[in-house]
Amino acid sequence: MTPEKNDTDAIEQDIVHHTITTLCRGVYNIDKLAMYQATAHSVRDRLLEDWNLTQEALHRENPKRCYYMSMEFLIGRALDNALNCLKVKKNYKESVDNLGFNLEDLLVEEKDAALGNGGLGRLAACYMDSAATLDYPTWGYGLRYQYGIFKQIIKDGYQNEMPDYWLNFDNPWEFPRTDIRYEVRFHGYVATKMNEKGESRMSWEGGDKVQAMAYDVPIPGFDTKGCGNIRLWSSKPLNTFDFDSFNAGDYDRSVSEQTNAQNLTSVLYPNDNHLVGKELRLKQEYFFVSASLQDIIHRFKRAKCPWKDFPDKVAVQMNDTHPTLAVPELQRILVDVEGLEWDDAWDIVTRTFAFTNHTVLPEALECWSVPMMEKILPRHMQIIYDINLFFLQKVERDFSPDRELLKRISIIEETSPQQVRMAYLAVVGSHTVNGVAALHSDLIRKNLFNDFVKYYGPEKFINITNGITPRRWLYQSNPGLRDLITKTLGSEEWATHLDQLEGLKKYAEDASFQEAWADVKFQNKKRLADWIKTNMNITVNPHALFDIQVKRIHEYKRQYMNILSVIYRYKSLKKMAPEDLEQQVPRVVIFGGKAAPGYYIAKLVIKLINSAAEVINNDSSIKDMLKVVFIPDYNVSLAEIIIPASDISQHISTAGTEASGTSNMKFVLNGGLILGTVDGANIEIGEQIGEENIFMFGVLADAVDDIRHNQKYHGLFIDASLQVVIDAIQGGEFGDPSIFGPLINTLTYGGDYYLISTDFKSYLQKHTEVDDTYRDKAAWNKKSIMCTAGMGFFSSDRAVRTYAEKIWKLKPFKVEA
Ligand code: 26V
Repeated sequence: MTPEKNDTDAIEQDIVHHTITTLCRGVYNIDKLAMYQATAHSVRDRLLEDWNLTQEALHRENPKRCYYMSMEFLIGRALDNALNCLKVKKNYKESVDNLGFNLEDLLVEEKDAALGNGGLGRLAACYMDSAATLDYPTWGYGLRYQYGIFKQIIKDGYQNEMPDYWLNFDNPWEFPRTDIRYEVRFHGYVATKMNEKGESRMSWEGGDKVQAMAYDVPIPGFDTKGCGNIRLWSSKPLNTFDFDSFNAGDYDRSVSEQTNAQNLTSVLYPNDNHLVGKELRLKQEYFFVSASLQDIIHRFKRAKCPWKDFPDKVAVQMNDTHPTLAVPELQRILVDVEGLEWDDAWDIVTRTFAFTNHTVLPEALECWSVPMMEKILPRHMQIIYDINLFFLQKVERDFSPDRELLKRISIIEETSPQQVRMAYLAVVGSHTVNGVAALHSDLIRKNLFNDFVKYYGPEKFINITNGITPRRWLYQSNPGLRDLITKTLGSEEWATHLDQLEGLKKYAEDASFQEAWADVKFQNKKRLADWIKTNMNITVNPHALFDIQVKRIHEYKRQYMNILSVIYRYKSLKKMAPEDLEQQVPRVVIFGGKAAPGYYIAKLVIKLINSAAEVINNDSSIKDMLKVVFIPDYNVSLAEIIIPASDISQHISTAGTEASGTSNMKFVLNGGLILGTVDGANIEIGEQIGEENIFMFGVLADAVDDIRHNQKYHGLFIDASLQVVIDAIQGGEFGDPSIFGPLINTLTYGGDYYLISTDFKSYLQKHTEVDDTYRDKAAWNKKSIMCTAGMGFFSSDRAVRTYAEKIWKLKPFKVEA
């Protein structure tokens, strides 16, 4: 393209050109969707220049690269992000305007790429953004699901799920690589064979094969020529058609192979923090790992380096245990296929991989049954047994012969049937293991991996606190605040050097700055209020305190505790004399989030929220002092509207259960205060922004075990305030109480595992403190400014740089124009 390619005229011509050619439409017969598509194609042309430049340079220079293996990438929309990264948004706005459209209207036509469940998937997307922006030669590897996370529909207050067929229209943000295909095998048997050197080697034979085809998703870096990539694999049948069956009249069979192969990457498993050991999921994991490693090895071999140099050219980060089969798979390729000796191969494997743990919840830890693994991946199962045997022999020889220890530390759990503990396999196969927030890393060192810490020594287990990309989560989603910050700091360098936000501190008490700051927040609240009115027909007052909890619905995240406290507030308001009622701080309590389709209790929580909302929102006696809104289908695009509008956001997991949380960081970056427990990254956020600027409550993580123990043996104590709420629900104030029986039982008979009764009182007290602080506008605004100003540490740039320096040993690779 010419140097003038980004003139408004050139852009206009380009969009028209795509309308006519790519879309085959007349320019005068075009709707918003088509206009979005033409615009996206013209932006993608610009992006591609950078993509090619970067990938060609990498090919030529062949520096060490990192591969971020993740079963999930929760990317969201791409157009706005690309426009900002390329610094062409202003011109595009004008060009689109000249063509008779409004750019903002076009942006919302794009479907979210929702190839993830929640925190883990969104983290991967933020890290890809940072790696591209910092010019680290990093590629993501994942799966191209045809259906992303389901669409949530609320019907009669209940969650219903609908498929998310996001590829209905053409997707300008992916490039099919029809020439990049690998075969992936399942089932079959293991034979012994002679290799070329006359040595006896195991060989995996027979079985079924499917093909993996690559789709590349360009990841623009902000203000750099560098452009990253996520390579997603899609399954295709190997033999497109079985003509024998077809000719024999067996049409069903002739297409069945095709259908089976395609099904492999059809759908993202919608569980978050809960493993259901399904065969298809195990196949997805291996399919993804096998295709990615074949691709990585193909690239490595081009440079003709000896195998021992593999870890100097390749770093692989495993995003949770989902890609852990890469460990036995690389070992298999090196020993069985490439003919290396076991020990040499194992040395290469363990210098290549690193592993990030994202959860301590026992039900989320991946364990696969040995018989299932033997059936689907017979050779891998043998290799895992051998890895385990050699590992245990070493532990016994070098460390301790204690049988109990060996049993505890074994990769194979001796249940019936036996299970493969994937987290242990990941630890044994990696050189470095990290947790995602300081407390979380301490907890995994102390509990989950304690024996491994003792054996390997503590250096192998590090902390890298999560981060978020300030480009999407402030620059793009909060233009009002972005412009105010840029004007105040004198440049937009903060977007890539987030520590510079510190410069806002000196204005924290400046009355006119506070006013401008508060106005931005108010405009964002209005934007959300308008969205709620348009989409849900609920009127909320933008002057009220906006109190938001949006995240996956889970018992450990305690949305249940939140709605119980809302009901308590409602009951209190109803008891008030009119003159007292008038003095209250009006609140809008906003919820959002999906429950796993099979998670009964989480779905009941959604129902309770909606039932309570119905009653509260229609009770005129409380004079609009309280409104409750459950925003359906919470996703990345909605987060971009919701997060900038919070006064308070809630991150109230039982201490020790939320590994980190990342939305907490997004809210605070946007000047929202936190009401939270002493858990995950809340703790470090408090340290960075000042404890006086965060509302913390609840028991500490190290008290939780004892409390659970005491509750079990001495029963729980239900405080009077909590009893009022339980009575109201059981008394039918929010509809048929039998519906909520199982939910109430989790407290009363279920032993209250997540300690709602323990924390309830201090939670209510903090709510009162929030109200009181909110009355003093100047004090509140100061806190809000101090929040944003203290968030430099939580940039994903810092996190990725730490990974690159401490784990991947990777240097930036700058591409020049
Ligand atoms: C497990 C499974 C099991 C198999 C089915 C699919 C599936 C999907 C996800 C998971 C584990 C999810 C773990 C997770 O999402 N952890 C979250 O990671 C965030 C990023 O580090 C962190 O901020 C959250 O606190 C943590 O819950």
